[in-house]
Amino acid sequence: MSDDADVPESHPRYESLLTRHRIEAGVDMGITSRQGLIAQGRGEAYDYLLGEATINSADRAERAAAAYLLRADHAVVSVNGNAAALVPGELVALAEATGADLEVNLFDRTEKRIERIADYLREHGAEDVKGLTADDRIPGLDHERAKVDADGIGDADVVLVPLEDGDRAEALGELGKTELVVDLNPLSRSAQVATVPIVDNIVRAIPNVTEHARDLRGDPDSQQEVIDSFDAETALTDAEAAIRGGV
Ligand code: PTJ
Repeated sequence: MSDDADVPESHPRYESLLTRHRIEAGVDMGITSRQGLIAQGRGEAYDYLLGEATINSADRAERAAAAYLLRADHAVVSVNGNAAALVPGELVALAEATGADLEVNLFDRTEKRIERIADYLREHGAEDVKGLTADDRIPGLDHERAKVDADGIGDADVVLVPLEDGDRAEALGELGKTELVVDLNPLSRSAQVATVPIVDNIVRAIPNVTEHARDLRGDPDSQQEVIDSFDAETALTDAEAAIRGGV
């Protein structure tokens, strides 16, 4: 497959193949790490068991995430190599709809990858991309994900972290930041410590959070109501039940 158009739309698993192809292309472009391929495979397995659809509890989590992003003093959407390859334009649209910043933050950090991802986001309409300054550190982390911008994740009160590794999720939580996590594995440490765990494929989750944000924008009462009625434990239990028992 050389580009998206080579996957026939009639294929029963068209979306899944397209997603896989985007990760492959991400590796070729120097955006996605090779480990990203493994992460994608793991995600696909969970997604298959979820019926490759957004379950109701994930939709509620996506609405809650939208409300948190809108109510934040300073929201940041963290972007890694998988997220950039899969949903670059959708991340830019989400940032626009919620007023959040975009910040590149990588587990396997190289300056080259950071710059390529920032360029890729700009090609998809981003005006300001953070993550290149890296003048602040998240305490308690001894890997590259500790490096953040002081006026980005360092200053944020709400951070959306797609496809996260558990260490940083815990460290951000300890700093008192509200974490919105997108992860297809409800048992992953990042999903478990999130204020809002979104157990859904990022390709469906990000556009749906944006849609909810557009719906909730300018309505602080509804935003608060959505936040107050959201229960993370229930979202995780529902997702696990769907995966184990079938939807
Ligand atoms: O770009 P980098 O260097 O920051 O590295 C990014 C990866 C994803 C390679 C790195 O963070 C990593 O190794 O993550 P893990 O520990 O493999 O965790 C990734 C999680 O995301 C797993 O629980 C997967 O099930 C989940 N996942 C994979 N693909 C998707 C997904 N969740 C939502 N949507 C997906 N498309």
